[in-house]
Amino acid sequence: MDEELPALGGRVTLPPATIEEFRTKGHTVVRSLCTPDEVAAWRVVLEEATRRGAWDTRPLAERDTYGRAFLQAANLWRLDPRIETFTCSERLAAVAADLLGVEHVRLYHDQGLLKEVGGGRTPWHQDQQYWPLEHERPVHTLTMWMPLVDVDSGSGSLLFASGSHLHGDLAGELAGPISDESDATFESLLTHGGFPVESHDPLRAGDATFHAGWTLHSAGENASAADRPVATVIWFADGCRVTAAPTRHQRYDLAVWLDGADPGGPAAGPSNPRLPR
Ligand SMILES: O=C(O)CCC(=O)C(=O)O
Repeated sequence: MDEELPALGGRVTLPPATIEEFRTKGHTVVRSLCTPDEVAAWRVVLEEATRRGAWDTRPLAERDTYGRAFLQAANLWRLDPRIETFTCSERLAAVAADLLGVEHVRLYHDQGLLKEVGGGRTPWHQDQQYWPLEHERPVHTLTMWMPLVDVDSGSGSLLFASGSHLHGDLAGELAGPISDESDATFESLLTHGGFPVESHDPLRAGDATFHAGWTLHSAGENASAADRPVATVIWFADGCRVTAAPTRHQRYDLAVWLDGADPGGPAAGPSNPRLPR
């Protein structure tokens, strides 16, 4: 491992209230999951890989709503092998497993999400709409969202619709891919008294929020004077199977993030290592 990059070892014991919040609301926060020194070292590597691997680097004005939300690059650990230490870290994976209440998680993929200065809102969406994963536990996927700089509502921190994860797919095909249309569908659901909207603002660099795969969430625009780099890691409960009849959107994820595993079969390929804890 690179001498200058800190290993993220050591266990974090979650207070019962944090686990309870995740289970009832579908989101929670773990403060100081990484120390300022750890984040400062990892930020350089994660941000560089995000910029290098970004899918859409046209000027902001030429991108669509989704493109204006952030520069996005995924599987950073494959772009820069040093990042495996971060993405597959035992400290992070153990928090994920404890929140899901399982012995082990597997990696789905990591992502760098850098909301540029002037970057737009991230529309309301449910991540699991894209993920062809099933398990007997209704909550079997989750995302860690760790800002690499201090953030608040003015720089694009996350908003969560509390309790939405308990209702599964809220809009089905009506929502479609993340867009102005999906945003409008979910906005109208929220306006009609759906779920309380909450955040964990402000967050320091190295704090991390965790949300379940079906938790409806969005982020504000970045009206601050600095870019908002974020590292995310998505995991699923060990033992998940691939959905037997994946939707059109899920077939993309199946090919790209699950090594084209067989529908109905185990989700356990080389891109999805079972992580130690
Ligand atoms: O960073 C953002 O603006 C959105 C992140 C998000 O939707 C996610 O990580 O699931």
